[in-house]
Amino acid sequence: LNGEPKGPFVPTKDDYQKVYDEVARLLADETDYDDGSYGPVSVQFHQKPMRKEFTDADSSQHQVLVRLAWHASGTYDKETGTGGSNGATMRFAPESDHGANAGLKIARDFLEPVKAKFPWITHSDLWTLAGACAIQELGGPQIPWRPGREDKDVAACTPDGRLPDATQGHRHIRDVFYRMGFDDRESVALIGAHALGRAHTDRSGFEGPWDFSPTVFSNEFFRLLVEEKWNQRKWNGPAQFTDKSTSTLMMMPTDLALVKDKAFKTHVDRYAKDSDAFFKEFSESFVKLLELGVPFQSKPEDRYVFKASE
Ligand code: DDH
Repeated sequence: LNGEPKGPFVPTKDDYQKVYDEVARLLADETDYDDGSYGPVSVQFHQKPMRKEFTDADSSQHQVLVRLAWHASGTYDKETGTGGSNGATMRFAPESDHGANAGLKIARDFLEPVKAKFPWITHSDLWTLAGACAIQELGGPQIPWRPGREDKDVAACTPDGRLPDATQGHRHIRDVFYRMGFDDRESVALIGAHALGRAHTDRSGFEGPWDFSPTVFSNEFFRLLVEEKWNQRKWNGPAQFTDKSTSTLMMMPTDLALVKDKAFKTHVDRYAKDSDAFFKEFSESFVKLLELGVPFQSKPEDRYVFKASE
């Protein structure tokens, strides 16, 4: 060993699995702390609530990590090859200050201790790996993932307006998703991520979760879209819709556009009935999303499938 030059560190699949495990461990710690299932507040769970009260505990860090991976990747423009997950330019203003990215500092900060522990991973690989991890840890499909992203500097920040605006309709959804290179089927599958998490008034102005189990990856978003009746909510916030049965859930105008538009609705109906089809097609589309514009040296068959925690 003495005097032998040490080559550059080349991480293996095992090294990336260690990053996955660390993200999963931090997420689990945070959930135990946050969801009220431990400690004195657990008493409230013995009283059967008539209707579920949603709190910030329904939006753990998992969901915001999914959203970070999506917003890091969803800036891609296939015509110019700009944007996408390669670069992690959301570290910098102006991109970090784009309205659509409000609240995502929480996710970026959450991952900094992981970056400090594994300094060899790029931010752009870490953000996408963490998104894949969060999906798997919340009971979603496997998200095969591969490394190869590099961090770029502030000059690579994308212009504002590339991410979708929830106040709009089907035409806007197609403009945004076709620009990335997705078709109708893939776009609908991806938006099914709204089974997870919730909107926050201090981030987007919207408020509430899309379904009753926002910490479980499922096809509930689609089932509720077709089976519930959605009325416009009377409030001072942006136009959003609430379910007739409990008035606790939320849909944004872009969500309802998926059932108003015939071509989108065929996929909504299919996913509402067929959870396996949704899981499979979501996984394929999410893998594609995380890889948009990345100049990989590796092949698709070299992707890693990480082991989820117990
Ligand atoms: Fe979304 N999303 N999203 N979304 N999204 C919000 C929350 C979450 C739109 C707008 C919003 C996708 C598509 C769209 C997640 C994942 C994905 C919020 C609320 C808004 C607004 C933010 C807040 O207040 O905290 C619009 C518009 C679209 C669209 O495509 C038309 C896609 C494709 C994904 C994905 O992951 C593939 C997740 C997860 C959340 C919940 C975040 C949280 O903190 O909880």
